[in-house]
Amino acid sequence: MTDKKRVFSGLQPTGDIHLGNYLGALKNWVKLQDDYDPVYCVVDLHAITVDYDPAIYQRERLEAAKVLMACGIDPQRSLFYFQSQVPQHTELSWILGTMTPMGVLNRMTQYKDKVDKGIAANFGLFAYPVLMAADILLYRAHLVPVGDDQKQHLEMTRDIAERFNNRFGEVFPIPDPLIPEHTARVMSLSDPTSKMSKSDPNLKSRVLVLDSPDVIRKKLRSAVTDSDPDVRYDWTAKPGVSNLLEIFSACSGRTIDDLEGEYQSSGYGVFKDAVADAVIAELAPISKAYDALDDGEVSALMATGAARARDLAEEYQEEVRRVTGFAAP
Ligand code: AQP
Repeated sequence: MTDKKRVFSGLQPTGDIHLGNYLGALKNWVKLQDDYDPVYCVVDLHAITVDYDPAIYQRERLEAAKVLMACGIDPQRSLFYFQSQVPQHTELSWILGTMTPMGVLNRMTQYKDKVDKGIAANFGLFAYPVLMAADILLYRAHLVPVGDDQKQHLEMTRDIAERFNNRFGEVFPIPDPLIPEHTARVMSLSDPTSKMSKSDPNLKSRVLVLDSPDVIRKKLRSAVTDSDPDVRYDWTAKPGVSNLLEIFSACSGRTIDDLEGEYQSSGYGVFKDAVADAVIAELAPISKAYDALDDGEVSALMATGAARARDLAEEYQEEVRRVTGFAAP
């Protein structure tokens, strides 16, 4: 047992992990390993709420685990596993679902956005935020590092925890989101008014964490900006440039003011190349670490993580069963 506070977060193995995932969430996941007790998981049950191919799914899940490890998730310091290998997540999800009003789920914008984009509405997609609440509350997490797109789901998780505690006693801590001040919503490179997303069919819209330096530079050079050549941080008039400034700042550790000062009149060509240099430098160690990972070893580490997670989840879930009237007689 440790006195450190618990942190929980998850990532879906639905496609290639991009700079938005990294700067919005994963960079914080890695940092939090120093001062918190982290539980991180590849949320493979969430990923099947949209169409998927079982024939390649096994490979995609392993890829996601490898990329997370390459980013710095250390299975010695974090409890790290595949969600589907810990059945307590779905057990708790059902219980929490029975105390989640339909009206609350109907208001979830991510569900509405996905359905508006033409994704078939199914019960799993609708109930996605309840499973996410279960993931977090199962381990009694205090802090949840996520991008801005998950803020509404986190608020719903807090409501569910309060509802549960009011009815059954103080079981769940009320978790706080940890959302970065900048890069909470990294925007698409091809349309800076929508978020960078794994499901965007335009591959130029996102930099992948495993992209080669050449590809990163090409994608950043083709990033949409505007016709006024000033490099200025102004989300209303210059969303493309503001997005690049946030990315540049997060990858270089320099402030946005400082970067604006240096590149204000440099022209977009020089500015974009400098952004590319910073992104390449930030991502190069991840590609190197990824190449050194062995599939068999990663699979074994994930199996060990799942076994540890099941033990911990079972301890916690026993308390839920007891207070809700499901304990073994
Ligand atoms: N553009 C983004 N900027 C900042 N953070 C982001 N996240 C996702 N996109 C951005 C954060 O990354 C974490 C893991 O996300 P996920 O894989 O579980 O699911 P997602 O939010 O559905 O990712 P995508 O790439 O945006 O996929 P689609 O295309 O399905 O919408 C989360 O903490 C998320 O906030």
